[in-house]
Amino acid sequence: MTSQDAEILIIVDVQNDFCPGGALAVPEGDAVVPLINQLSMRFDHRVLTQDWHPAGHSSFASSHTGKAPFETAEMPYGTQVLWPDHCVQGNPGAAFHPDLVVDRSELVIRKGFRLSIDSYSAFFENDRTTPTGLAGYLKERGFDRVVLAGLATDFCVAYSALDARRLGFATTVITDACRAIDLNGSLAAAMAEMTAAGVAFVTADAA
Ligand code: VGL
Ligand code: ZN
Repeated sequence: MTSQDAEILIIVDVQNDFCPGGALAVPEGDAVVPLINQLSMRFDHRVLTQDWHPAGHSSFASSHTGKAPFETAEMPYGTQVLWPDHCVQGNPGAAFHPDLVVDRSELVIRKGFRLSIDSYSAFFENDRTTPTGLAGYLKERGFDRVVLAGLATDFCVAYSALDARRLGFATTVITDACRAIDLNGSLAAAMAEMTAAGVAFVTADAA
């Protein structure tokens, strides 16, 4: 393998519901699409993640009597932010943004498909122990460096980056190819945690 072969771009949750007009719209979420398409050309390997919830998912505020979106609930695995219904399996909101180039991706890892547990990270569900299988896939294929871009910086990108570090991958986040939800300081907290964990940050033109 050449050194380039050991690196893979992970394109996180670039789905309609996270873009303007979607159910859980991330401000400027669609702005990442052209950058990721350009970036993706410079990588030999790429995978996609897709938030993929059953209707009535436990991360939806609508599944909790008396709760509103962006409040929290205590789950057996810890505190969970409650979201508007989003990325319901098979719905247009769960589809990738129509302009995202997906054809060259080698794997789509779906997550959050179990009714009673959410999954922000591409690697583990929100109990931080149930694996999605991505680590095994990447390790078996010999990747030791992951580069992340997509939505949202402070949730699925950050959780994925932190788990990637924990699993021993060299980990880079392309800052301008991500956008954040930024709920109660979550972006600053996520950036601090990623920095402390040894995640590298670069802009797309430098990647
Ligand atoms: C995400 C909240 C709920 C994300 C997914 O992709 O960051 N955030 N589900
Ligand atoms: Zn979700």
